[in-house]
Amino acid sequence: MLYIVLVVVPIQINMLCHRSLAVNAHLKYSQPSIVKGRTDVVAVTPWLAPIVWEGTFNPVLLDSIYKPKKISIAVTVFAVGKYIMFLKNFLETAEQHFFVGFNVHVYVFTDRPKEVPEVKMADGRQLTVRSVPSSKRWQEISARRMELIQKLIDEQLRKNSDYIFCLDVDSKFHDRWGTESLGGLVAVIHPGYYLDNRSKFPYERRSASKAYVADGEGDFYYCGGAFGGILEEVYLLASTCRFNFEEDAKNGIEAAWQEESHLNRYMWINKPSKVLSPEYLWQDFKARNPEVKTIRFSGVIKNYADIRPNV
Ligand code: UD2
Repeated sequence: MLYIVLVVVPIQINMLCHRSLAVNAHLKYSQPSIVKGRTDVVAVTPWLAPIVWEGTFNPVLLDSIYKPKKISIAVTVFAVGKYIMFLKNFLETAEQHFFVGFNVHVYVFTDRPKEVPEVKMADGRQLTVRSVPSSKRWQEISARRMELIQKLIDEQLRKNSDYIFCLDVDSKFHDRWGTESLGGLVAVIHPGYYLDNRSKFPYERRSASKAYVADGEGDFYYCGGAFGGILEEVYLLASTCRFNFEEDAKNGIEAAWQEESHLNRYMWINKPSKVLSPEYLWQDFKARNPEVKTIRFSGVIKNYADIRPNV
């Protein structure tokens, strides 16, 4: 007897998202130029990934391209222990500036679910709380994020999201963070080092570590506090960083800046397809440099001794 087996192949929504950039034929916007634009910053990497700065994109045009695609953006944010105190500000300012008008699903990982603040969210936006154990070491909390992001993508996100951004909670939004940031693998340049020679970057310098970047190597120094992209790219990043972190642990090594060191090694080997300028993660204690025309997201000033479980 002949059996016919029907295999239904799921259509990868995120692949469709990248196939075409169609625009509404009636949309009016200013004429683009290839000879006039910002001259004080570099807006493309040597591997031809855009570097997003204010004045290098048209937000209305970009939103009109992505709106009909009905994309969904997942956000992960960890608020373990006393870091729960930062969550309200993070969520409230995200409502004002982060992908306004788009579907956004925030996943809060915390050991204090009862302390998650009630924040009114617009239509199409929602929040889910995931319980995680507390920890006695901040390094562990920071580093375990990769494992939990990997699990979240596996268990939940493939069903309902196209893109994911993983953000530090001790931060807030001040200005638009939107569709201009979308890409396959998205990294943010760290505000503390972008004017420095790469010999000064705080990469992991011990060759025994899986996060090792040798002197004279590396492109930029990227933030551990913000990264993202399409699900499969972030899945690969998170699973690789987690694996490398665990390999290091077996050998008694903890990289200089935990998962940020592993992320930097990963982004050097696997070049990001979009790079966000330090506008996308500034630090409140730093004066703004002239090339930074706007600050979209920034880390708030905090007293580590008061909020971390260990020093
Ligand atoms: C940097 C990075 C951070 C991470 C860390 C290295 C930026 C702006 N920040 O910041 O992402 O790479 O270096 O480990 O790039 N957390 C808790 N509870 C804790 C401790 C941490 O929830 O007790 C979470 C929380 O979401 C926080 C994140 O881990 O935002 C990073 O920890 P941090 O802000 O203390 O790290 P920091 O400021 O050294």
